[in-house]
Amino acid sequence: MYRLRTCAVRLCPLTPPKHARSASRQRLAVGSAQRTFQLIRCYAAPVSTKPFLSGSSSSYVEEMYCAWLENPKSVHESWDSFFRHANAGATLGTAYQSPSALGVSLSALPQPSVEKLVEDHLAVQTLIRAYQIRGHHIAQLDPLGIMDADLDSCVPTDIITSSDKLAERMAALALGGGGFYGLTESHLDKVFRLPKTTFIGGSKAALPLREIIRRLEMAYCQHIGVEFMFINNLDQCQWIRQKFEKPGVMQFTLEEKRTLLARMVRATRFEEFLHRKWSSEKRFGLEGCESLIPALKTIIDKSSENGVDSVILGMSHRGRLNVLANVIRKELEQIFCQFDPKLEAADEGSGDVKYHLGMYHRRINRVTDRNITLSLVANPSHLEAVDPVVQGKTKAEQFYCGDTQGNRVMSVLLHGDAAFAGQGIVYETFHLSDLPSYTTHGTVHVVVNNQIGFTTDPRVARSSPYPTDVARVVNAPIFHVNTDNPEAVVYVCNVAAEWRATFHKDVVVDLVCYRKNGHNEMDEPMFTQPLMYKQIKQQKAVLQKYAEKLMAEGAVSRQEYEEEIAKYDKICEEAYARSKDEKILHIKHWLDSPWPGFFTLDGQPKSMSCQSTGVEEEELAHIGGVASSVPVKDFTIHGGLTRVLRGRGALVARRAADWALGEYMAFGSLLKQGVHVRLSGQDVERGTFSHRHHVLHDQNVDKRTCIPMNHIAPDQAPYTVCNSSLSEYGVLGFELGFAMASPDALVLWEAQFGDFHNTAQCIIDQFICAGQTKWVRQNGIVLLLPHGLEGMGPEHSSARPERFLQMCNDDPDTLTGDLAMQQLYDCNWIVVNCSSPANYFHVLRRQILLPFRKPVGTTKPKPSFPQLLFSTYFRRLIPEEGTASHNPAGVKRIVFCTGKVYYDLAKERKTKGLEETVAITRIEQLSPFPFDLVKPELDKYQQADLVWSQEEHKNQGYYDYVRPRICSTIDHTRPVRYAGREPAAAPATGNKKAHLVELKRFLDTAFNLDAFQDQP
Ligand SMILES: Cc1ncc(C[n+]2csc(CCOP(=O)(O)OP(=O)(O)O)c2C)c(N)n1
Repeated sequence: MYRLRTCAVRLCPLTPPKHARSASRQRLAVGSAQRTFQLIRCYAAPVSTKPFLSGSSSSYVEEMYCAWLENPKSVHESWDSFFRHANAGATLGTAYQSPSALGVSLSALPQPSVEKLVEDHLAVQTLIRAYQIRGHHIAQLDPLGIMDADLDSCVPTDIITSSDKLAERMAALALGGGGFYGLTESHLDKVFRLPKTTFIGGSKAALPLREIIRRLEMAYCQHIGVEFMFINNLDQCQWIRQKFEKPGVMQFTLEEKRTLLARMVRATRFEEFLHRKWSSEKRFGLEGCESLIPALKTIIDKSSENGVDSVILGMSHRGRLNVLANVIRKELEQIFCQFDPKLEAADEGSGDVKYHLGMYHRRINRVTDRNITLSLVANPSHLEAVDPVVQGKTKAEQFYCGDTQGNRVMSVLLHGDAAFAGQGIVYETFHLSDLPSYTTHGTVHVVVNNQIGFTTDPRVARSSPYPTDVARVVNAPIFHVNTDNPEAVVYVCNVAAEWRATFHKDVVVDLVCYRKNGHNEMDEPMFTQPLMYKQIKQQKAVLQKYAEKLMAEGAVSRQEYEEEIAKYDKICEEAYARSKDEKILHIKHWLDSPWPGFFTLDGQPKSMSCQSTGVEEEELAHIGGVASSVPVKDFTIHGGLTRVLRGRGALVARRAADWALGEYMAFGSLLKQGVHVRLSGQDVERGTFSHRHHVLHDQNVDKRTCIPMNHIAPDQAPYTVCNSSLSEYGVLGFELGFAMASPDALVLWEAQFGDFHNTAQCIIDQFICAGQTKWVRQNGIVLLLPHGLEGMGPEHSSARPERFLQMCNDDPDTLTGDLAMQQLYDCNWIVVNCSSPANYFHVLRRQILLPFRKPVGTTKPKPSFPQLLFSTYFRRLIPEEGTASHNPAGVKRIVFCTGKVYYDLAKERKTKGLEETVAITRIEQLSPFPFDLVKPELDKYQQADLVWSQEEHKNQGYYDYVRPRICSTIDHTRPVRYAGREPAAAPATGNKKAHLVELKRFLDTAFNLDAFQDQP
């Protein structure tokens, strides 16, 4: 029923603005109680401190009575007196006796009116509270005056406004049953004492009802709509009430008004300039939301004043060029030259369109005279995908400068209304906002709410009243503001920045605006939004409105205003002239995260060699010792874990390591070298397979934990290991952002099971795979993807290596690899599938020892099994080293494989007694493909036929990637046969028996030397 009504409301035609609708309003309000609202009560103080007249809801008296029954001293003495008399049988109206402490001479009133007086006060309090909770529903937020920002034209039934014909409305409300708590027109001029939960009185403790309503309207129903009463913290609610209720809070000095006008001039004239010069170019302009520029500048100024010296921004297309020009202050000629189709790219890679590129700029903030670094993170078209990346980068920068509270580094995220409501990544990112290892201590979110998404009307695009409701889950206050009132915009932005500085929590500024043109400048919006755009065509530009206001106030003269415009136009024209000299586009100039000192001055690696990834045995033994002990005193670990640690100790003594220990030694040795290591993902602390145990838990003390990895050496780098929220998209994006901040950290994200990375596919495709080629930005993130078909069913089995391989940029027909380093440098990412803990150890270490950074996707087997570790380098290929290798001429077949299937193959070969006849070679680094190492193997076994064997289905796994590359290696002189599972839609069977039958079948094929005789 509720849904039906809601949908009906959504589909109501566009209507004139609320403030122009007073005639129809009463009917609406009384007749259509469209939503049922629950009053939220939030007592931070004990009831004993609440005096007689300060109840805050309709059931207040009842609660007081219950509290009094339990303990008379628990309530205020006024209530105590009231209930005692009532219980003693005092008649209605005589129970109340005024205690002197009240200071209100109620006793002077005739007794029968006292109870009524209490009721009336409670009613007024309810009204005040109703405004605080629901006032935003009737605030005038839409500059066009045709839409309701909350998609609902109803006036909440518990609100009376001064534009109502008060007497009639009150009477109608009373008739309607709910009534207005007994208030009538006669109360309008009566004075009511104000509760402590409002600041509308300023210095006055009591006001006439008429004035109370007027002030509430001023605070909550003008151009700002404040949503905050869901916040379950009284101090925070009081803080916000104070900011919006105090009479006269929104005062601007002359200087501030002029600055604001100048910023509006820049924002507006920039778009106009682009339109004049390149009228047929897409730029996703800001027209209709020019107030965004002063909004952002205010947030930055205020934050700078509060000590912030680095702001990291994320935003999509809308208004991006304007932000670059007027907030970050990218040189205008650098922006303008990008419109030149003849401009050549100086850097390798595909580059990206101008409204996706990032930027990094350090400058003096003119308002605060303090240094500030502004970075805008490059992003793909995928809306909101950049959100967690910005958060990760922010967290990293906070981490590296020891900013544990977010006092120096902060993030600002810009959103579109449709994307903010529609994209799940927004929610995932919000859920990181208060987690210890992911918090950035408050983000200011700014929504460019132009009330449309491409061609889609918000009434069919979201189910929540506002596009911003997702922020309520983290108790972030939401300030909706009509952008045609730039002073209101600046005011809420100041409050938002102060909120962040005070509470270190997220906050949302919802800029309710319109989009002057189509989705881009080429689009015709009248096809789909005819009424809206008729209104937009008549709309006076906000700059003009504001300038006229200031001129009317005498704050600026027309001449000054025109001079300001001429000054900025001249700046644009001069930059335009200079932009003609730019012949080459340097994408490097658009880097959002420079790594000073890591590259040469012209951005090249300092060398093209990689030192050995091996480590002295003594050091490994030491790290192994830490891994198998509890380095703090009086710490009780679980008995099972004691056995695990003992087992590790035994392995170390045998100079062996399993997967957990191999990883431990890789991390530990890097930490000792001063390299920060951060491992994040679901349940990574213990490890999904209960093999890692990097965080020990005291069995007797809650939250007492120990991370032995942080006890390796006194001067080691810190190790961060953190269980994440149950998000892949958000957390992988976050870690990518963390890795972006510095090349000197090993940042790893582990998927719970490899296949779950597909819910983070956007981060993989758009950022990790193509990030460097689009934005000349390297990144060394490591993806750990548990993989392996073990009869566990279609899910949990395949990390989908075929997807990673399909997106590798190396050419199957061109042999590279003589220069393994060059090959690594040229690739877009590295894909490995280690078959031993030793190789896993080395590849992790190589990630840091390389003179450049590449993302690595590493699939790894789920079970742990011991392997000798103490080799000295990462082996891209492990050749046959057994019996077969001693007599190559006798080898009839060489089976190439990768990963753990090697062990199945080796076992089967032994069982079949084919150790002399069949060689097995493991390819551990699939991409870039080790042509240089495969070739000697092929040359060695000249007489052998070639088989690729994998446990994955034929259309999955590695076959399609490996086969053409092996063929190229031998110039297509021998075919590559396939021994693996048949093609299939699902990655694995759910039937254990079928799994084993399949396994046996392909192993039989792999070792049946006649199997391929019939094949050409
Ligand atoms: C994930 C994703 N889906 C679809 C699109 C295509 N698209 C580009 S802009 C846009 C509308 C966005 O609307 P809104 O978030 O309100 O921002 P606006 O363009 O109005 O500023 C759409 C659907 C996209 N870029 N990303």
